[in-house]
Parts: sequence; C-alpha cells; structure tokens
Amino acid sequence: MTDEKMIQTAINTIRTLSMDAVQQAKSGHPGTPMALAPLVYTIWNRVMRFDPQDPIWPNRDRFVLSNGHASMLLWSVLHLTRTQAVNAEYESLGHPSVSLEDIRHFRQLNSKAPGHPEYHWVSGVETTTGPLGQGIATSVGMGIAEKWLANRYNRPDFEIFNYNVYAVCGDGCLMEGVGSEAASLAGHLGLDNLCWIYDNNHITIEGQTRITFTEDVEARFLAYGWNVLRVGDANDIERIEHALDIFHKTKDRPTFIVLDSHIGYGSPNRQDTAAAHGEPLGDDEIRLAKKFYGWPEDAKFLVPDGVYDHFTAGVGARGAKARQQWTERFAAYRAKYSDCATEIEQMQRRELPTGWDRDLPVFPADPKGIAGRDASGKVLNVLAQNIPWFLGVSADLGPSNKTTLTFKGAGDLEADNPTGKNLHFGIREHAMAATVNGLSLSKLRAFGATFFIFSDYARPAIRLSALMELPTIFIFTHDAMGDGEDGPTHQPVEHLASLRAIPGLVTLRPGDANEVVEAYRYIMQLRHQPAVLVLSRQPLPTLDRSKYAPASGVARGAYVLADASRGNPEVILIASGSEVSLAIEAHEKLVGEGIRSRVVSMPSWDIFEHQTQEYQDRVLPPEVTARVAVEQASTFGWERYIGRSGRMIGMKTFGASAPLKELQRKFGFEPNRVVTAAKELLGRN
Ligand SMILES: Cc1ncc(C[n+]2csc(CCOP(=O)(O)OP(=O)(O)O)c2C)c(N)n1
Ligand SMILES: [Mg+2]
Repeated sequence: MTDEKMIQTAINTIRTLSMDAVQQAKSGHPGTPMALAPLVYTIWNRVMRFDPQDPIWPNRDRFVLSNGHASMLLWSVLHLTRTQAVNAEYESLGHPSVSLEDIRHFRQLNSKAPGHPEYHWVSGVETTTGPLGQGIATSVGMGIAEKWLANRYNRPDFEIFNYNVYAVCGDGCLMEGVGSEAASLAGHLGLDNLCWIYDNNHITIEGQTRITFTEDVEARFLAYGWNVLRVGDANDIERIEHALDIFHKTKDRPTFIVLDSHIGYGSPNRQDTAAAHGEPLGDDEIRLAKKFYGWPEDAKFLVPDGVYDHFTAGVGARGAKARQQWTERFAAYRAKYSDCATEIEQMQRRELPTGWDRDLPVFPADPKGIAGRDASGKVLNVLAQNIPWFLGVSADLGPSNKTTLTFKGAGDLEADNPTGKNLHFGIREHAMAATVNGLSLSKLRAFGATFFIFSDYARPAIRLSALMELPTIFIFTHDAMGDGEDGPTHQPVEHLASLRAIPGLVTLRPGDANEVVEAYRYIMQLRHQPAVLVLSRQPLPTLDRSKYAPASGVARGAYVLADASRGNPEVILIASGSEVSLAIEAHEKLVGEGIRSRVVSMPSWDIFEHQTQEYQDRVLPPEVTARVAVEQASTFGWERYIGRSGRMIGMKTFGASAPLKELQRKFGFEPNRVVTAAKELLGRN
C-alpha cells in the first residue's frame, strides 16, 4: 500500500469505526467524527508528542475534544494508537485503554467507550467534555499551567516543560459564553501554547447555524488577540498540518484555526444535514458511505491490516522518542536540580511536600473574632509558601475574598510573569472554574474564588470537577446574609443545598477561624475530590477551645462542640458557619435553665456521611429526637438530621436589603429563637 493510500485507510478506519459504533449502540453522533477524522488523524499521527505507552507522561501534548459528542473520534484514535490504560495510582495496567470490544459496546454499561469523553474513566482522555464550551475553557487552564511549569522548572540547559494544548470545538462551544470568557483571557495572556481548531460546519441540532449564529467568529478571535487561520477543506491534511505548523511558529498569541467541514462527510443522503449530528445513519446509508470511502460495504468494526502499525510508526514512534529523550533529560536534571525534580515528581502524584502544614495559624479565643475570609487569607498565604505549586485565582474579587497571596515573591501571573501565584480572572466566574480544573488536570494545586452567590456562574465546572474526581478548590466568601445591605441578589439561599447535592464534592462551611484552618488541613490532603469552602464576610467569634472541643473535629464533618454535663443531652443544636457561635449562645442559656443541651458543629455533611455509623450515632444519638438545626440557608435537606420532629431555623424565602443585625432579627437568627425552639420541643415553655 502506498503511503497516501495508508493514510486514507487510517482516516477511513476512524470514520467507519465511528459509524459502526453509533449504529450498534443505536445512539450517538456519527457525522462529526466522519468529518473530523482527517483532522484528528493529522494532529495525532503527524504532530502530537504523545506516547501511547505512557499516556500520563508529564510533558505530553494535550488533546481536548471539546465537542464531546464526537467522542468516537477519541475512542477510535485511542484504540488505533493502542494507548495503554493507567489507574488512579498512576500505574500502567498492561492493557489497552480502549479495546475494540469497548468500541463494539460504545455507550453501554462499563464500556471504556462511553457516550462522552470521561477523564477518570478512560486513560488518554485529558478532560471530561460534553457540556459544550467546557473543554475549550479547561484547555486555557492547561495552557496557563504549561507556562507556569515551564517558567518555574525549565533551566537554560533543560527544557522540562514545553508541551502544547490542542482543543477541537464546534459551533456549540463557540456559542457558549464560557468559551468566549476563556478565549478572551487566553488572548490577554498570549498563550502561544494553545491551539483551538473550530469545526466550522454550519450545523447544530436544530439545523443551519444561520438561524442563530451569524456573527463573524474570525473577527471576534482577532479582536481577542488570537492568530486566526483558515483551512477551507477539512479533508486536506497537508493544509491542516501547515496550519498547525504556523501555530508552532506563532509567538505570544494563541492560535485559532477555522476548519471548514461537512458534517457526515461521505454519506450521500446525510452530509451537511442536522440529521448527521445525532442519529445513527442506518444500515443502508452506512453501506453507501462505505462505498464512497472505497470500504468493504458489509464489513463492520474493521481495522484493516497495517492500520495499527501505521499509528505505531507515526505517533507511537514520535512519542516514544520524545518521552525517552525527556526521561534522559529529566535524569540529568534531577542530578543537577534535585529539589525541582522532587517537586515535579511529588506534584505528578498529587502528593504534598514535607512541611506543607507548618506554621499554620492557631487563633486564640476572641469574642470579637475574625471573619472566615480573613482567617482563610492567612492560611492561604502560609500554604502557598509551603507548597510551591499551590496557586489561585479570584474573579476580580481578590480583595473581598481575601484570596490574594501577599507574601514576598508571590507575584501576579501575567503574560510577562507566568510564575506569578496570583491569577487574575476578571469577571469570568465560569471560565475561572473551568480553568482551575485545567490547572488541576495539569497537577497544579489550584483554587478559584468569588462570592458564594456567584458560584451559580461557576457551577457547571464545579460539577465537572466532581465528576472528574479532581482536587480543585473553590473558595466562596460572603456566605449568607453577611453583606446585608447588598440585598437578596447577593445573599445565597439555596446554594449550600445545591452544592451538597453534587456527588463527591466536599462542601465545608467552617464556624470559626480555627475551623477554617482545619478545613484547609482536610482539603489539602484530598487527592481525588474537589472541595468548596464557604466563608463568612463578617467576623465570627473565635471559640475558646479550652472550654469547647478542639476544631480538629472538622475532619469528621461534624463533632460535639459543647455538651451536656455527663454527655447525655436531651436536646441537640446543630449549626454550621456563622450559626455555630449563635448555637453556643443558645446552649449556654439552655444550660443556665437546667436543660441538657448539646451543640454539634457541622461544617460538612459530605464528610460526616462518610464516617462510621457508630461515630454518627455518637454525635447524633438516635434516641435524642429533640433537635434544632440553624443555618442561614435553605432548609432543604435538613430533615435528614433533625428528623420529623425536629426544628429548622433557616431560609424559606429570599433575603432582604438591610444591615445584618436587622436581617438576623427578621429571619430569626438569634439565640432566643433557638432557645424557644428547643424548649418547645421539650415541652418546657
Ligand atoms: C452546554 C450544552 N448545551 C447543550 C448541549 C446539547 N448538544 C449537544 S451537541 C449540540 C449541538 C452542537 O452543535 P455543534 O457544536 O455545531 O456540533 P456539530 O453538530 O457540528 O458536531 C447540542 C445543542 C450540550 N451538550 N451542552
Ligand atoms: Mg456545528
């Protein structure tokens, strides 16, 4: 077979595997893989430095399929390159990441070829995609991470990090706001390691894009400061390669390649129609398309002789060589710069450096206290000095979130200072969260911050961090009615409940400064779970820990903070965040009246639910049914802890614009309300 013929065969293998898999599954998206097979072939087999034998090699080029519905592109190429599977402990499992059997079982339970690319489920997937726009936004984080890593670790004689990030996207990704936010920032930062390829096929689900999307996309990207290129024929792999070559040579700007394509290319009755997007072609149409490709019409899931070897000779050989050279370089680097090498290795395994928690503050008892956000700011500044690769972002609220790293040398991350530890995001919460995921995927330890109310603007990416099992950290301040005068637009109500509902996400709302410290201590040790830290704007009393239980109880999600003498309570007060000190006040009053009360500080439902039943029952003895929970948030879900007979002092409406004290009175967040509720439950009024 000539080279030319082999290339076409390899491309058509991607196409036909995609068509067959969708047909077999009776669901999926055949048209885009048929159109983009030449692009994916070119990026992978001609350009990318990726070693299928070691899909987590730190300096590999990254490939993001932001139009995740075209997942068969990825399953085909991971299969044909014989990319190896790796587990969560970063060990190679000795079998392929995606087998032909998996492809035959596309979209079926347990298949390694699920409906959309899933990061922690299939090795070789760099980020989970499917919600349109997320992939490209996340790729910006990957680009920032590469810059940061290169600038911190490269030495004149050692290029340890010099990888590129390729992201493929469709009309949907570019319509979504998150894509625009991220593109704007990438242009501002001049990320010349980032290349987006836009599948300009004029088709989305409802038909031609002209019904909704008539803007000049190229002009938009030019305005963002990107280098914009166009390849007029998605089948012209020489032109595609040429455009990618220009990307490699372009400095100080990201590259945007507009690729004109035909969805369902080769299908005589489906090409260029919306039907090609999300419906199986049907057996007859598949035959016609296969005929068009010069493929055996009745063959299914066919990988012709020579195709695997063709990928081995292309990406396989190039990746193996690049990785081997890198490994040798890294060994020499280790000999010369052992501290840096150790950092890189620890980071790759998501370990923490020794001494990561030294000098964490201990806050003395203080009735006036300190705001959660201020305590957090102090902790962050210690952690970021102890952990070199710990860094963060706020979406233009750094001074309010108190997330700015102020120690000497922290610096601002800008195009001309890529090792700064303070990233600035502007007012782009959604892209910030996706980008922080991209930093996490690149093994940096990263946080993003905004007001709790605007977690709504970041939520899709928070959800993905949980789905991907990434240790991303979200810091949300102004957690309730603390910024009273700003009014109900700024007062979160349903946010805690909605974040608690995300599987795998650890939500923590600490009750005083020492609980903030312990919350960070817990969060920093997570390797495969994201965390949300919900912090107060206003000062909270720092509890006297010689009188009450130590704040280390935070690590168990909920703990007995204050107890009835002899430990047999008749009523339990449960609280989080700013309501913990309120519960303590109520407790003291109840005790003064001879009522055996217990206070449970409950910063995290998620953590508590992972404790043994025995511990949970010790904290909340089932026989004590008189329970009052108090939290400045939606009451939704609290029944699980207060039971049918308990009382909840929470929010059932939106808040209001007024000074905090008045709001506390209006909405019942006062010790006497708690006392009254407790006494009513006990029939002691
Ligand atoms: C955030 C989000 N909204 C909606 C969808 C549902 N959806 C999946 S693909 C698609 C159309 C995408 O069009 P385009 O990106 O042009 O992809 P093409 O059909 O050209 O491959 C839609 C609306 C989604 N996956 N994500
Ligand atoms: Mg489209």
